Amino acid sequence: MVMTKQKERTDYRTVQTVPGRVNIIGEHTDYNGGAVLPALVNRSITVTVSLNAGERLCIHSSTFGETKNRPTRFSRDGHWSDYVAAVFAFLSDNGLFSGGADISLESDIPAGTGLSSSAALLVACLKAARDLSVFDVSDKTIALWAQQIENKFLGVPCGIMDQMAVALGEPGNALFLDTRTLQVEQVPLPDGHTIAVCHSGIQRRLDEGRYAIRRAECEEGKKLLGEPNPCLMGDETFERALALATPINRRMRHQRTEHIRVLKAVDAMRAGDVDTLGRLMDESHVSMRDDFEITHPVLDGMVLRARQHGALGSRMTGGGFGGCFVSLVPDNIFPRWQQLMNDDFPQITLI
Ligand code: GAF
Repeated sequence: MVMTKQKERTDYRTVQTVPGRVNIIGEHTDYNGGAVLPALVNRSITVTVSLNAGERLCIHSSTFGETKNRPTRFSRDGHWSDYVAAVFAFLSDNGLFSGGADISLESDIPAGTGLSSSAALLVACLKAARDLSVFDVSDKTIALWAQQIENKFLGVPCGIMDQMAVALGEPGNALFLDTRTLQVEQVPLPDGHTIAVCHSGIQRRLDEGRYAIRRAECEEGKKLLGEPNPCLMGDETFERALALATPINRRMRHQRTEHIRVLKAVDAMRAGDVDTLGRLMDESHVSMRDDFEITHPVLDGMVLRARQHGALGSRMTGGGFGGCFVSLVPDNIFPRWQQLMNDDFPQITLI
């Protein structure tokens, strides 16, 4: 990494706004070399950073109504400010930051709902630090750094989808990301349809263990099969995968089928074929429910009802075990659909 010198003016201030993301399809494939198809949501986090003359970080959040003073030397204390502190620790470990900073943040991305508020916060802080310094790295590098920080400093074993989505996503497009090569393509979202994102009201956290268990099960499957990219496995390896003991066989089946669904979904979006896109979203939900076992019975019911009320497809989105679902709804029925969903499930929040 290039050693660099940050700007010296303590009156210099930068503001960065980074949205959250919803994943349209491609769940838990981003740490196995598979494809994913996230898009930005209309909620974001704004971070304002200025350098100060001291040696500490003063981190304020109007959203949480709290201010924390922390040393730049990092120790994880389970507080929301860990995310900000981890960014500055990472930068200072790499010779890219020294001294102190005042950081304030506000966010309307609900935390713990699977919309990548953490990735948005990390990417916003990194982009702000880039602006205050003379290191000039690409948004892709910012995404990779954000993932490293989440893995190493915050102990969350996440893949690369969220950071890439919020760092490189564009409004009106989905981001088709190959997580093996990090190649990206912007794919326009379907005209005349709403990508409706609803929070089920069921909170979840990626660091509470079940996400890590799925990752570990995939590692076991990869080892047993001698296949580093289970999303890309050929027919012969797939046959062997299906013969593995349960639940590893089902975890592996989800990997290959979900990856293929993403590729088909991208083709369907390019062709404006919303019916196929919807069907693939439905199939993805079934695979997450039965093979990867990351859904939640209440959420399964919501997804089913979303379709019965006219969505072309519907699925849980994100790391799983709660959080949000995403539905593809024709614009002309959207108000009625929303009303019916709210009548059935008053606890749902439309994002
Ligand atoms: C979470 C993780 F952070 C992502 O990397 C991804 O694995 C996702 O769950 C599941 O697709 O958002």
